[in-house]
Amino acid sequence: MKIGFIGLPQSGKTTVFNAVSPHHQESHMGAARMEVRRGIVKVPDERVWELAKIYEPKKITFAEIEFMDVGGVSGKTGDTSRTEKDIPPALREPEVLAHVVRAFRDEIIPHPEGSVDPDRDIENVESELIFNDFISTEVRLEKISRQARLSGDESAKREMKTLEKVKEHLEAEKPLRLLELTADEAKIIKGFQFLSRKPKLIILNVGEEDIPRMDKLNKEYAEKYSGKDIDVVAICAKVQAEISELDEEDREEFMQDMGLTQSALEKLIQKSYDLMGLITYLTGGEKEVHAWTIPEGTKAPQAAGVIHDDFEKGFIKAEVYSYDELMKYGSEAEAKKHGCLRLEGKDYIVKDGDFIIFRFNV
Ligand SMILES: Nc1nc2c(ncn2[C@@H]2O[C@H](COP(=O)(O)OP(=O)(O)OP(=O)(O)O)[C@@H](O)[C@H]2O)c(=O)[nH]1
Ligand SMILES: [Mg+2]
Repeated sequence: MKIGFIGLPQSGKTTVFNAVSPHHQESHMGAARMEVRRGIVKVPDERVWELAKIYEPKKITFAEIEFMDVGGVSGKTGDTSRTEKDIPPALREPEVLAHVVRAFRDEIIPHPEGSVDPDRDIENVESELIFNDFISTEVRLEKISRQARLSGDESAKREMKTLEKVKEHLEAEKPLRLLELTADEAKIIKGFQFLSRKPKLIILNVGEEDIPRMDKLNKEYAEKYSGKDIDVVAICAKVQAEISELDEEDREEFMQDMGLTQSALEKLIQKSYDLMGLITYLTGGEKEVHAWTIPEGTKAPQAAGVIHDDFEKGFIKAEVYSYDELMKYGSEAEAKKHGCLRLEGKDYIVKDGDFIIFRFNV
């Protein structure tokens, strides 16, 4: 999964990026304006470590997430001369847009709007995403309408109809997250990667002095803004960036002193998984303990397919233990003795924390 940080200039995007992916590999692309920094991060999962204690495997593999320091928004929508070309392509790449909103006060750091006002910035950036989608829709609609008219082609007509529905919704200044679409319509527009349809995480970047009331602020903003495919997480980017530089022991002590129970990375990943409806299942043996990410509701063969196509094609059965029961008895053999092994077929819906051994035939 890719998570892209967007937000107004100087809102703290790079600081958040550094806080969650301190040891990232730098990669630079293209002109300075379009420069995107990327970092791949292992998804922290205590269960993987615990399983490793049982199996003592040669290799441990965590799920991974890619963070992108995208930027690419200005919070300005009044500019009617804006065209499709002004929308940075990198904005379309992440599955989740994480909007970093400045809530910290600091006289030395100028705010592009002249004052710190998270509500205004949240609304402006949302409008900008909607406006960008509107521009893309108009461009495409013009082209496809002509094509539908000239050729009478059915698929062109269907696309035109869908885009008209999209356009009307955007004209009412609503994000596409809220637009109800049939499966067919959703498929038609999928390729456009509309920005206001992507799940959005609002990252409220609070000042150091606000850490004691961070949970309260988080709640307050979540009440205002969270909803379908949108959620809020409050962090203090500056302090988190400092914490990420410490070694593990000092980190825990420092976090305790600050009254922080969860790192920014943990918060961000948890919220993103929830937004995307993702869960984790586990596999393990002497060779490897591995965490796998799948969408909630995935059936056993498709879950197996994440490991290898052959596992899906040749799927026979899944032997499943719940992680908790496996840990309770300390080994597969003991858990099995206590009747905790389940044999599941191709309609089984995999659950978060399932420990699975796939039986397949190639
Ligand atoms: N006091 C305080 N300063 C912060 C905090 N987060 C970021 N800053 C400062 O704000 C300034 C801008 O932060 P960046 O992370 O560079 O912001 P950005 O959004 O990446 O900026 P651009 O890429 O230039 O648009 C830096 O000087 C940071 O140190 C915070 O939580 N508290
Ligand atoms: Mg930056």
